[in-house]
Amino acid sequence: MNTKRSGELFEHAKKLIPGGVNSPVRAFGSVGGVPRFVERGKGASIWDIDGNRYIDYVLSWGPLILGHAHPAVAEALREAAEHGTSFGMPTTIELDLAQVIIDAMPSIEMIRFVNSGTEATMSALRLARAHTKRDKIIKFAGCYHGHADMLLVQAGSGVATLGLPDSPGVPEGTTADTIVVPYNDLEAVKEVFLAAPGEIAAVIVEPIAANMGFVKGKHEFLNGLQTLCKNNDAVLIFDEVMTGFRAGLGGAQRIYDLDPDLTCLGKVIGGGLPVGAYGGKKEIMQSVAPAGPMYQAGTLSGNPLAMSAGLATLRTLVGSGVFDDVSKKTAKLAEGIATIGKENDIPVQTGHAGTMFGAYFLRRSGVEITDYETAKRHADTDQYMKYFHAMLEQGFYFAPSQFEAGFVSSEHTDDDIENTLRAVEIFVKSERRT
Ligand code: KE4
Repeated sequence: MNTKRSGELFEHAKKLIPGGVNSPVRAFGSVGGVPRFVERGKGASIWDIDGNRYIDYVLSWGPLILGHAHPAVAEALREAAEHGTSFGMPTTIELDLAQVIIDAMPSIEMIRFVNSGTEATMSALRLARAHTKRDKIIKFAGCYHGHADMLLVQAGSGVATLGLPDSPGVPEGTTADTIVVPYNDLEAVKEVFLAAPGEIAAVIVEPIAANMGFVKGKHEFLNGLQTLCKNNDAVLIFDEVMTGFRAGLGGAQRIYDLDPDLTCLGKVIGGGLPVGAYGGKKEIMQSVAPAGPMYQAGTLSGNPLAMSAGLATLRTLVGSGVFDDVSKKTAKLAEGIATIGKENDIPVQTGHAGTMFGAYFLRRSGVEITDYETAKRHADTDQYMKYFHAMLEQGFYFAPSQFEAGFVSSEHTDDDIENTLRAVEIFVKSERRT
């Protein structure tokens, strides 16, 4: 495959931008090879600067549930831009998008828009600390909630590890109140609450962990977190930046029939433009300035272009059969990969929820990945690297890391899914021969 221009541009980019990219995962660090510079996208496809076409299963890491350059989104952006791009003043479209989200997710009684998932989780945690007047927070190893200092903590292998910074530049004091616990381990969380009665402000969790690959929260684990938080007056925060309008139209919380105190959103609600949000119980949200004393602000929060793209996306999605149709294709893809692995004695673990999925290549059969420790132990990252490049060469773009999830759009056709599975089979059979 000719990647000459991408290669040249990447070398040039590294002189201007650290690592040549504006977000690390785009640099293909864990799979190697030449990161593709995209020229354009349309529907389920992207074309790189060398003219190669790929069926896209990353979709900008989730936002593009309607595919690239969807007419409804493009038209909404054109119309919005003709009225101005930003005012720093209230506009009605912020209320329209807020209402659509509140109607879809009953746990959200009030919402605040921000510009990224990082801002959403950072603000939700500050709000939880303000509301409870407590400092300690619990997060789970392998869950990613953006790059706010207090969340960049090392994932210990013990029952619970006190927050040691996981990046230079993060002061120890900033993570000292962040407690890291293994995912899906409710007993470990109980122990933390017992050891620190009245000190835990919040528990933040990805209900479906999609930043360690694809690991569903167990029902008893998530139910248990909700009970523990209620019994200890701690705030339960569902980070649904990835799962919101992806795992289900009401997020993962509707699938699990849970009622988190706060929810963080992003990605799909911006339709490909920068939008994040945090929202939840009115009693808590009323503490947010200027209604209350907890300060949070943003020049471009509620930006009319971003709101327009998000609203066009959700209005196309909600109330139509689109979401169910994409979910069926997603299930067919994930289950098809599992079948191909099984038929060819290549151990894989796949999962899916709504329009998102995951696929691990395992070092051996008979094991299950349920948390970050088992993901690191059992995921065969070398095999994944070979799979990633084999699929790329055949024109299918999957996440350039084993520890990410995959996404399907309304524009992926049944033929796309069939052709993808055929390419997977070609790869798997080639692996069997080696
Ligand atoms: P952003 O700040 O990147 O908008 O959102 C942070 C975030 C928060 N919560 C969850 C559950 C997330 O998955 C994310 C960001 N997801 C990654 C993909 N694993 C974004 C890709 C990237 O970092 O470039």
